[in-house]
Amino acid sequence: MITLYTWSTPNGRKIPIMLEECGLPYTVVPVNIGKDEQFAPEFLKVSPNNKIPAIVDDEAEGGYAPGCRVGLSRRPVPR
Ligand SMILES: N[C@@H](CCC(=O)N[C@@H](CS)C(=O)NCC(=O)O)C(=O)O
Repeated sequence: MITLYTWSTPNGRKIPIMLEECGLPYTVVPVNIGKDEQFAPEFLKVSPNNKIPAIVDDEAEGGYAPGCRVGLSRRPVPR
């Protein structure tokens, strides 16, 4: 399962668009950067540079913001 940490910003919309286009199932965890939630210790474990969007993919290692699209593009599309 993919967990997407994001907020409603232009960068934050890129990954859900790709997930939808790829047909990959995911759950969303909102990270309100207007309230500095990107600096919460739990989120920094996912995205050490405090940037959204970030994903945790149970089927892949790593996977926070910069590598999201590359990693997702290598995932097989579910049938
Ligand atoms: N290269 C990244 C940039 C991500 C990025 O800049 N995210 C911003 C929001 S659009 C962010 O998390 N800002 C919070 C901060 O820097 O504290 C991408 O394209 O996804």
